[in-house]
Amino acid sequence: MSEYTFDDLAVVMGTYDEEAAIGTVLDDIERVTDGRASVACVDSSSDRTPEIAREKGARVIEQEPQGYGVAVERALRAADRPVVVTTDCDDTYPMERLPDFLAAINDGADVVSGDRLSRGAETMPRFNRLGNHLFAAIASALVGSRVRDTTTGMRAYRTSVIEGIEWTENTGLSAELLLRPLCRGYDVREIEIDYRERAGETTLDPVSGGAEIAGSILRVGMQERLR
Ligand SMILES: Nc1nc2c(ncn2[C@@H]2O[C@H](COP(=O)(O)OP(=O)(O)O)[C@@H](O)[C@H]2O)c(=O)[nH]1
Ligand SMILES: [Mg+2]
Repeated sequence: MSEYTFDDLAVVMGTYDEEAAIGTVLDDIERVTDGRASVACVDSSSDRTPEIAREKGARVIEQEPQGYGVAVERALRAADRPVVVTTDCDDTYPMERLPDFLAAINDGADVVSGDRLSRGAETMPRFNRLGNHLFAAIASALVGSRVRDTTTGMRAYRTSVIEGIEWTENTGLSAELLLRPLCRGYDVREIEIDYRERAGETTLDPVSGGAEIAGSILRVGMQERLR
């Protein structure tokens, strides 16, 4: 079988008032992939984010703000290539690692997840970091194998895997996108990544968001066990 190249890659993201970051993120994707990846943004902004995205050649799908997972699920459905990468549009994730994500897919992985926590993630707010370690511990116990970062925004998926599973979570979608494939026997790999300081303000509340994510992990973990 021939190997996937950047021509086979779609990069998708939700964007919500990310005008401080979107230019850099899209420029990085363009530079790293030689402009060959397709890029789609599901946008709920009231600032200049969608204009900047269009200027930079991204496809923009407009959506009322309904939360992280609603946006990312729509963005994944917009993927028009056999490999899809998600990222946050806040300049925290290392687009220069896209070749490593694609290489792992070409090596046989179905899902490649960017693990921020193993390298310390010092730039992550302390409360979020603690929460993420806790989520990883709970998820590992539920699925019976060690997972290190359940809520990372940067992953690569074979598009067929995304299409073959029904997704139900919103704020906890990131965890669901890791746990369901893992429980169903797909080749899921974590690779360590660096995590940068956010450009612009987050729209997710860490306390209510954290509670929702914990709920998603428990619900998805139990559902998968009972399947
Ligand atoms: N379209 C859309 N994007 C969203 C929504 N909520 C969050 N996002 C985007 O989803 C990504 C993750 O959110 P972020 O604020 O970075 O969360 P954090 O990483 O937990 O701080 C960012 O690119 C946001 O712009 C939403 O309701 N609609
Ligand atoms: Mg983020």
